[in-house]
Amino acid sequence: MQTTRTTLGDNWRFTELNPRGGWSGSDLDWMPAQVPGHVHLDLMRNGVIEDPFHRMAERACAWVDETDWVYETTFRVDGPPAHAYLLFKGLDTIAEITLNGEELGRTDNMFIPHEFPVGGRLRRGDNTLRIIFRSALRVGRERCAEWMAHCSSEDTLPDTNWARWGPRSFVRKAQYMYGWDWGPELVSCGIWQPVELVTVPIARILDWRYDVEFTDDNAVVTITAEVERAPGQGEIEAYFLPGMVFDGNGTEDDVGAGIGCGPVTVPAGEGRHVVSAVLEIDSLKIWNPNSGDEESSRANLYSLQLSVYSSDEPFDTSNQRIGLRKVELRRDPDPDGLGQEFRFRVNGCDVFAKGANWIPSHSLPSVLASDKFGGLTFQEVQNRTEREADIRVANLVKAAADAGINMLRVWGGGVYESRHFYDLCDQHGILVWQDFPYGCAYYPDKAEYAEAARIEATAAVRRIRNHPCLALWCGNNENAEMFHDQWGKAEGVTAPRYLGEHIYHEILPAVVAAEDPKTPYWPSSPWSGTSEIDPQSEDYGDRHNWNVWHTKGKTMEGVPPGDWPNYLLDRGRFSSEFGFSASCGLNAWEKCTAPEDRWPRSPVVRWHDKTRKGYDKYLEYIGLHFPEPRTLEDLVYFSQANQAEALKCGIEHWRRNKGRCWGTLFWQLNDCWPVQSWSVIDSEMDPKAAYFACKRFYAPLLVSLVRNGDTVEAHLTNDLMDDIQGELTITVETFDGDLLTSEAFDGFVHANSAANAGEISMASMKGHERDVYVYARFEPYWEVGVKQAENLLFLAEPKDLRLSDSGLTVSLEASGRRSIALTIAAKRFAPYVWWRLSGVVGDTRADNFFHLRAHESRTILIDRGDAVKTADDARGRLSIRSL
Ligand code: BMA
Repeated sequence: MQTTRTTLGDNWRFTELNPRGGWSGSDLDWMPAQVPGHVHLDLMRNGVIEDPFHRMAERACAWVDETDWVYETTFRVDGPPAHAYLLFKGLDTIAEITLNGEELGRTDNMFIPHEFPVGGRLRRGDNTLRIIFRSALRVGRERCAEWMAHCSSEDTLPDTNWARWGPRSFVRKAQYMYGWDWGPELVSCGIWQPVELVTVPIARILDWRYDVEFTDDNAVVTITAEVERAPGQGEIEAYFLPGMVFDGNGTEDDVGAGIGCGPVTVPAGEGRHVVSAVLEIDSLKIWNPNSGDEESSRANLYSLQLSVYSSDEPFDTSNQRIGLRKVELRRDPDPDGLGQEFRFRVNGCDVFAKGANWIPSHSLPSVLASDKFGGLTFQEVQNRTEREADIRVANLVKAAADAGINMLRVWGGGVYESRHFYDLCDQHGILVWQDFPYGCAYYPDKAEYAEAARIEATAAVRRIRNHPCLALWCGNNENAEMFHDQWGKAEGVTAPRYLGEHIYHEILPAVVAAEDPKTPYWPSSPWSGTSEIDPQSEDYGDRHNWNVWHTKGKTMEGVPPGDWPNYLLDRGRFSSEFGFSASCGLNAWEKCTAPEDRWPRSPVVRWHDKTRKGYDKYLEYIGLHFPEPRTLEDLVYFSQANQAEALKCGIEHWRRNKGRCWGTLFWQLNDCWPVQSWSVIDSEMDPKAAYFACKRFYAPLLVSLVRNGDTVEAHLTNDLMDDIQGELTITVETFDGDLLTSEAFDGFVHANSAANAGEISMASMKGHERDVYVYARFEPYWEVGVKQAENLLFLAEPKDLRLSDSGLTVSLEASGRRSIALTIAAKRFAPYVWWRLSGVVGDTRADNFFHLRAHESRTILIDRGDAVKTADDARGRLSIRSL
C-alpha cells in the first residue's frame, strides 16, 4: 500500500497546433517526442529544424516561438486508483491540459510544479493525456497590450520598450530564453521536467523543513513535515532517522545509532497534517563552506530519512541530507562612519565570498533536467567517476570548487536550479546566493500578478530551503538600479514608478520570513539597503561594476573608458557582478562553425557574440594589451589572456581591500551555448585562461603586486583562520633570468585579513619596463596548510614586452591508465603558455595559461579522455604557444 510515483515516459508525440488555421485531431501529423524536453530539441531530432546553435541557424527557427504546440501520450492504468494525482514537475509555460478529452487544468508558470487530482478521471486501460502550449511570445504580447490598455498611467511604461517591458515581463518563464547578451533567443516551450502519476493509497510526505538551534556542543534539530492522508485509514506514524554523516570528501561516519526520533502520530482524518519531532545531535559536525583546501573540506552533511508507517509497513519515504550551519548577512555600521558593511558570516566566521555568477548551462534547460545524475542519490553520485563529459552541472560545480570558489550566485535571469545543483553545492561547500527569477525589466505587480508571484515564491522557497548551501534570497537582478538610473531615458522611456517593487519589497520578503526565516533576504542586486541611496553605492550593499566593459562611470587617469585597470578605482563592499568577455575555446568553435567561418570577423563568429558592444570595441579592448588577433586561434588566445588579466586585476584589488570588501562574484562561470562571453568555462566545458587564473587569484593565501607610482607593493591576503608570518621576497628579473633587484621582508598577515607586506622601488627600472617583470614569493615560516604563494607583474603591456624566443621544450609520457604527463620547460621567460591536445575537452584540472620563468619547467597531468590513445598519439595532437 505504498505511495507510487510513475514517470509517464516513453511514448510522447507532438506536433504543430493549427498549422493551417483549423484543427481536428485526425489532421495532426504526429512526430515522436522526448520528455522531458523542449520543442526545439524535438524538432531537431525529427529533422524539422537545424541545430539552432550551429552557425546562424538561430535566425531560421524564430517561427517556432510564434507557434502553438501540442504534446500527447497514452498510458495504461490497470486498476484505476481512488486517490491519485498527475504531477507536472515543470511545464514551459502557458499550457492547457486535458485527460481523456476533458480539461484537467491550465498552467502559467515554468518555475514550479503543478499537480491535479485525477482519482475519478482515470480509466481502466488506455488514458490519453494532451498538453497544448501557447506561444509565450504571442501571449506575452497580448497580455502586455491588455495591461497597457486597462491600467492607470502609474502602472505602466509610457511606451512598450521591448527590452524592459514587453512579453517577457508578463510570462513567468526563464527570462534568458528571450535572448540575452550572451545567449540566443530561443523562447521555446515544452514539458521540461518529468510528468508523474502519483497514487496515494494511504499517505505521503508532501514537504518538510528543519530548524537548528545550537547549544554548546550540541544541536537541537526540529523537523517539521507535512503529511497527506487518503480518506479512511487507521493510525499512522512518522519517523525521522538520521543516518550517516558525510564530509565534503565523501568520507562517512555512522552517527545514526541512538539519535533517531519518532514515532510521531499523524493526526486522524483525510487531508494535510503537520507533524514535528526533535532530534538532539551531540559531537557535532558542522557544515562549513569550501576553504579552497582539498584536504580539509568540511562540508559535513547528515543523511536523514523521513518515513510514514503503520505497523511495519512504510507508505512513503523521503531521503534527504541536511547540514548544520548558521548563515548571517552582517550589515553593521562601518567603524569609520563610511556606510555599512556587507559580509556573510557562517558559523560565526566572516567569509570573504570568492565566487561567480551562475547562468543556466543550456539554452533549453530541459537538457539539464534530464541530466544523467538527476535521479541518483547522494551515495550513488559519490561513487561515480565524474569523468563523463555530459554530466555538465556536476562538472561545473566541481570545477568551481576546485578553483577555490565558495559562493555561486544563481542569477535572476535564469531558473531556480535543480535539486541536483543544490545537492552538489551542499556537497562541495559552495554557498548559494539565490536570486528570484526577475531580471533587467519592469514587472506588473498588482492583482493576479502579485498573487502569482506569491504562489511561485512559496513553492520555490519550500523546495530549496533545506539545502545548507543556501545563503541568501535576493529579489531580482538589476531592477532597482534600472529604475534608479532610468535606463532607456535616452530613448524617451521613463518609468513612473519602480514597477515590481511590491513583489521585491513586500511579497517576497514575507514569503521568506514565513517559509525560511533562517535565510537572509536582500531585495535586489545591486542594492544599497534603502531607496534613499543609489543601489550602486560603494559604501552600502552590493554593487555591480560595469564601468569596466560597459564603459560607464569614472576612469583612471591614462586608462581608456571600459578597460580593466579601472577596477582599481572601485571601493565597493561586495562586488556581485563584474566581468570581461572573451572568445570560447576552439572545440566550441569547431562545433558551431563551418570551416569557412573560422576567422575573427566572419559573420558567424560575430553572430556568436551577443554583447551588443560593437565588435570593433571588443577587438579594441584586446588590442590595448595584446597583439591584434589575425586568426581564430589568435582571437581565442589573446581575448582569453586579456580576460584572465582583467579578472585578476579586479579580484586581487578587492581581496587586498578585504575588511572593507567582503566578496567578489565575477560574471560569469558558465555558458548556455557556444559564444564569446564573460564566462570562464565555455559550453563545451573547456576552461578559458581565466579559469586557471581563478585557481591562482582565489587561493586561500594570496600575494599580489600593485604598482603605486615609483614603487611596487606586495600585499598578503589571508583567508585562513590563523595569523601567518613568513619570508616575502620581491625581485625584478629579466626575461633571460637575470636578477636585477631582490629584497626580502618579514611578511605578516593576521588571520582572515589582508596587509601590505613590503614594497620595492622601481626608480632604477625607468626605460627598462619592457624588458623585466616583478616577481614576489611568500613562504610561511610554519605549517599553515599552504606552502607558498607567488605572483608576477609586468611593468609594460604584454604586447610591448621585448621577448625573445623562450626556447620551450616538451615531453609527453603515459602516466597511469587515463593520464598523459606533459612536461614543458622554458630556456627564457615564456608568458601565457597555452598547450592544447586536440581531442581533449574540458579538463579543468590540468593547469594551462601559466607563465614559465627562465629555466623553469612544469609537469601537467592531463586526462587523455577516449580520443587520445597513447603518448605517441598525444605527440601528434599537441600544439603549444606562448606570447
Ligand atoms: C548584468 C547581468 C546580465 C548581463 C551582464 C553582462 O547586467 O545581470 O544581465 O549578462 O551584466 O552585460
